[in-house]
Amino acid sequence: FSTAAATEEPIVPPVQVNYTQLLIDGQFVDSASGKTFPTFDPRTGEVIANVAEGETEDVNRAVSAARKAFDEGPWPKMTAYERSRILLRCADLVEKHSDELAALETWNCGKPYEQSAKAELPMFVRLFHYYAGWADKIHGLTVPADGPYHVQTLHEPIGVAGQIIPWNFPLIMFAWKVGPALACGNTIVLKTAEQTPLTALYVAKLFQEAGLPPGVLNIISGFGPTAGAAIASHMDVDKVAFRGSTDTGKIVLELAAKSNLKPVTLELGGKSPFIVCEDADVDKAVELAHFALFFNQGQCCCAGSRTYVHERVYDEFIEKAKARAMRRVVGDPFKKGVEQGPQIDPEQFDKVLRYIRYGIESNATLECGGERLGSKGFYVQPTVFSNVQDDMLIAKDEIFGPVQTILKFNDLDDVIKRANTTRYGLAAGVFTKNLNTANTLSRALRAGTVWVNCFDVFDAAIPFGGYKMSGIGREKGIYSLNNYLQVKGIVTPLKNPAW
Ligand code: TXE
Repeated sequence: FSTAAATEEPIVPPVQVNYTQLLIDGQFVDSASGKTFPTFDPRTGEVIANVAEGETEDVNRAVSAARKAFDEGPWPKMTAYERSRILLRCADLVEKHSDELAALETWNCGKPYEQSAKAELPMFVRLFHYYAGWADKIHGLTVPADGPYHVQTLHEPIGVAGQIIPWNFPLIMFAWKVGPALACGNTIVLKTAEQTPLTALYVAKLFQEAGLPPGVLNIISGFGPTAGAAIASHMDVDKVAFRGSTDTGKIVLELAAKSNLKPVTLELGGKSPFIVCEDADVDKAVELAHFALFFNQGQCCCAGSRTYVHERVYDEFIEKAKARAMRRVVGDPFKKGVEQGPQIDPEQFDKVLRYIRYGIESNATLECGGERLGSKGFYVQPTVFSNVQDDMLIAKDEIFGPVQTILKFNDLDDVIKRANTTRYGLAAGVFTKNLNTANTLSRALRAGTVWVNCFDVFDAAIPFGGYKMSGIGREKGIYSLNNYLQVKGIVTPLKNPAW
């Protein structure tokens, strides 16, 4: 492994922190309590900045602002074309400031700068262009009815949307939630993850400059049980969208049910199978399976975290997967060529190391890695386990780190059954040259996305979301619009007797 960057002095990020307050009603303000909390650099564990800590009172203020901006306008009352143009300007301003935003993203969450700059910022911009395109194409139907009636449906914005996002892709998660909500004409109170509050504040500032009216997008930095719970249980929030762990998703659903029964969409954890079939080109399969698991330090809800390999290619696959993991360049994410930075925080770092211990204790074979890297920050060695059995904890739970678990299978029916024996159903990967096998597997796997001979393709138009305990609803694409719309049926007699 490359340990250089984890032991050298970290590179000074080429960006400053300018926004640390809450954004409420178009103004940056301190929290009502005056409290702040530190946000950290995962490369070192050192404090980057202190950020205003939003709690219930701040959420109440933000919801009032969002309510007013929704009920009194101008946002939902603007023409859809005007909203579309503002969203395009938002995207263009983010594009202009991409370099600083990418640096801030990497500084606050530890992902390689090249990934932030070359993949995530362009994806953010593309998502807003995509949703700007939808804004003026959302419309209802005229519906034939049994009787002399003219029936039409109106697709109306749902109102004030509460949104709670995690720390693994702070900007992308922002875009997946804010894009469709704004395109449909809603107003928003968004809570960032406590680990990564910085880029959303910067982006929100750019959105104000782009002409987004005050109160349309309010940003609360803060913690889950306080600010997050206040959003989920607020009587004046009309809808809540959450992304994070399955356990917290259940709490959000319960809070929504116990308050005003607001509709809830959830995007939760996963334990996605990546299936390497007997006809696979092993070198290519190893590379893709490696990417499917290790991308973003393994901190992906859809990570291909159960690598099923056919017995005919299993031994060769293990050797090559181990060699690939050992070549993985781990270090300061600002350094060119680095593929893997630190885990986000001490809790996640400890969790990953704990699961590695479980793997060793359950007699899976540790092929490589297994320890922390360097002595500061939250770096973990790329780790590969073979001889993993389905009932081991490392094959059942979401580890959310750079730990590949490889399992052997012998026929398609066997692997379909095993791949589906999980409480999750977020994604799956299939690697084969055989079209019949690809078709069979992609239909049989119970997952919201099946990537065939590719992985982590996140085009704005492709829906994303989970079966089973991986979530409720879909983000991205046309499907995400349903999360932020109410459908109203309007019925008028063709000939009104009262006239
Ligand atoms: O998640 P939480 P954590 C998984 C991953 C990870 C584990 C724990 O396995 O190891 O979850 O991570 C807010 N009411 N994923 O602790 O707690 C919280 O402030 C309302 C998968 O970070 O779910 C943050 O904004 N909100 C994942 C968000 O929920 C609450 C991404 C996520 O935090 C809350 C991240 C409450 N009571 C972790 N408690 C994915 N699906 O991509 C917390 N929050």
